[in-house]
Amino acid sequence: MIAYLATLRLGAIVVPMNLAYRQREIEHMLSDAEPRLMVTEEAQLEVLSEVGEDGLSTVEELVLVEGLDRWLADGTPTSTSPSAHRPIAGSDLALLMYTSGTTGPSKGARLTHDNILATVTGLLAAWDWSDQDTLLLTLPLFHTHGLIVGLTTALAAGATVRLHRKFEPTAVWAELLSGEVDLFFGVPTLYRRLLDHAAGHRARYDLRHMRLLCSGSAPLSADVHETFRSVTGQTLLERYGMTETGMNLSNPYAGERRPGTVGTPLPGVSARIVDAEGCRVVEGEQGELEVRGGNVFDGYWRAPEKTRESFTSDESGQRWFCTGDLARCDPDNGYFTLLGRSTELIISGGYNIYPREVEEVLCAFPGITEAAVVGVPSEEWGEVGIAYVVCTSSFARDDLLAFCRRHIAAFKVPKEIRPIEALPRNALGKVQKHRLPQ
Ligand code: MCA
Ligand code: AMP
Repeated sequence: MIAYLATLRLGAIVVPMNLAYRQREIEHMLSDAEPRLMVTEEAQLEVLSEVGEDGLSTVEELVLVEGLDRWLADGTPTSTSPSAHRPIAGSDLALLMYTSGTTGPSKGARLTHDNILATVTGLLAAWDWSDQDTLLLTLPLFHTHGLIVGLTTALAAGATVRLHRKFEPTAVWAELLSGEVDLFFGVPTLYRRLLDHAAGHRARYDLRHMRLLCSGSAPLSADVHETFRSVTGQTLLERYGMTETGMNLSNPYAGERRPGTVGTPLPGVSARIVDAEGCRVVEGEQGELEVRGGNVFDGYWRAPEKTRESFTSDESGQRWFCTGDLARCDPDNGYFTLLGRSTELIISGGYNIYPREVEEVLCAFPGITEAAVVGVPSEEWGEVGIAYVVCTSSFARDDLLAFCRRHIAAFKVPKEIRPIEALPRNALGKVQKHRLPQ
């Protein structure tokens, strides 16, 4: 957190990295972002030692947080004089957030100080933040949800943040019930786990003293929404965002929070729904969701082509970001409902899994000639990836899983491997993934 704030204050760029990443994912990010300074912890040194010389070639200095903690405990750190800071413009780059986006290998979404500020100011107003608030935050700080919606907005409000390194239902329930916490943010998997925990215990789980509990990053099922309300007396507020845009839509703080919807545009955000030709659909029809506003990023890092493909212009020349999410807007009340994605992206427990990346790893395993990864519904994770593989020789499933674990983050490893004689293809040879479960 200190490194994040200091880097922003300095006018340099922060590139957050998921601690679950393995050599291949880390090498990709390092070679693309070319960072000069790396802040990490001792536990990561093992995986970093597997990263090739090339991967770390731009890193001039590696700082371990364990050392930083000791250094801070030793006394007041000396501060540089304000004149050492160069002035920062709102249009300066603040964050490179890697995301799989709609296609291809992960790309750095270029977020400026103004982009972050737009999301933060929108949320401060929409969710009625104050400096009296305390937020309990257990989400990872390397994604928008934990870092911007949680940490940055809370700090901007002058509020207090209680950070937990990991989500543990017992510890979270204790904090929520303590009366000392006003807000909690989670992905749907966290709320499901809280309910599972509550179902196994004979305690009261009344949370009516809390100000706001939000869900986002993946669809919240109507079942979890309703059960949470009946168990705790709190109605979850569901909202919708993206790495590229920060927060876009939100159910109201005061007003009806409709299960299954993600509410209306946040202050400063415009949203529209278009058909395959890019024309606005008739009110109430489904189509792809596009957004615009100060929150929308200025493009992908070193990927001008991908940036161009991700934006469209309307008749008055306004630029809209194509989210890849399918949606409908209720003509009566303006609430948006998300209906899935126009792309193959799998969202599992709030983490993105891009099938092609996993398929490439599977095909690098001796004896596997073809692989297809598809998302299937899961109670625990919302959605999980399972793999269909075509192989020329028999293999031990555990060896394949261990191979995957060496090459990609554990959450991307398929939860099931199904050998298959051939992948279903259409006349053009394209794999028909929708036919695979049958
Ligand atoms: C962990 N595992 C998973 C996932 N997480 N499998 C599938 N999907 C996952 N998300 C697997 C691990 O690989 C491991 O498998 C086993 O579960 C236990 O791992 P552990 O790390 O102990 O899991 P956990 O601590 O229980 O993590 C579950 C979690 C975590 C707390 C739900 O996934 C999480 O923090 N998710 C939130 C991510 C997030 O903040 N997303 C926001 C993105 P094995 O035992 O086989 O090794 S920002 C965004 O989406 C936009 C902007 C937005 O709108 O917010
Ligand atoms: P990311 O690429 O990690 O920023 O994930 C962004 C994607 O998460 C969006 O494009 C949506 O598909 C999904 N998402 C975020 N919030 C919600 C939500 N409340 N309901 C359904 N999907 C969501």
